[in-house]
Amino acid sequence: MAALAVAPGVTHWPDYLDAAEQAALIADLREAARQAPFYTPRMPKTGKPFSVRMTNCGVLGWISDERGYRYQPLHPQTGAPWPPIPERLLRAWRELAGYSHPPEACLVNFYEPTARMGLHQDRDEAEFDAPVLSLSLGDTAIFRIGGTSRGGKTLSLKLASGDALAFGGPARLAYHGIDRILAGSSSLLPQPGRINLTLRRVTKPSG
Ligand code: MD3
Ligand code: FE
Repeated sequence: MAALAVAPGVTHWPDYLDAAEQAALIADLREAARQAPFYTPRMPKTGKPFSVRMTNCGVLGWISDERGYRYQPLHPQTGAPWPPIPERLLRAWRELAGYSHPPEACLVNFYEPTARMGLHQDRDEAEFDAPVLSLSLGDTAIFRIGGTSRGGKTLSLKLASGDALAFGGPARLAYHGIDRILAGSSSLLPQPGRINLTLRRVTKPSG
């Protein structure tokens, strides 16, 4: 598996999942989304809807609504626990994360071709010693990553279907976002768009 060192703490594995594994993962996610439907998150305070739709797997899911950003064990609309993280994602974490405890959250983001994600930091977790591991499926995204403060220089990277990307150490609190989706660049999904999975450790391990 070819690992590219993109920047300190940022590792890119292009084509980490082959076409058959990508299709199997889509089937896993279809089942997860049946139990935990995608919904439209809203910005804290303003209630402005995100352009990205979300759901989660795992014992904790990341959500955003008028009250703020947080992790919680239950789907905000159904009240049910999130479905388990699919085994093939746990395998990817064991293989790539370099962190000896399992992830607790898998955020599933769905981007229509016009969806974006502005530059932000992921800092709602209590454990920053664990990396965030991202897997991309479907249309290619133009991803942007900067440093740990706003307004510094940024680097742009294409994320294609099957790619894995890990952010740890000095990159764990880097600003990052999705500038745009290249609609029609992949035929994995039955509709144009992109799915991104982020695996995260949320709590500090006790033992
Ligand atoms: C760099 N998602 O869900 S994944 C997010 O493609 C998020 O859906 C984007 O940013 C997406 O929070 C980007 C790549 C990523 C994820 C987490 C990071 C990059 C990161 C955490 C720290 C630094
Ligand atoms: Fe993020």
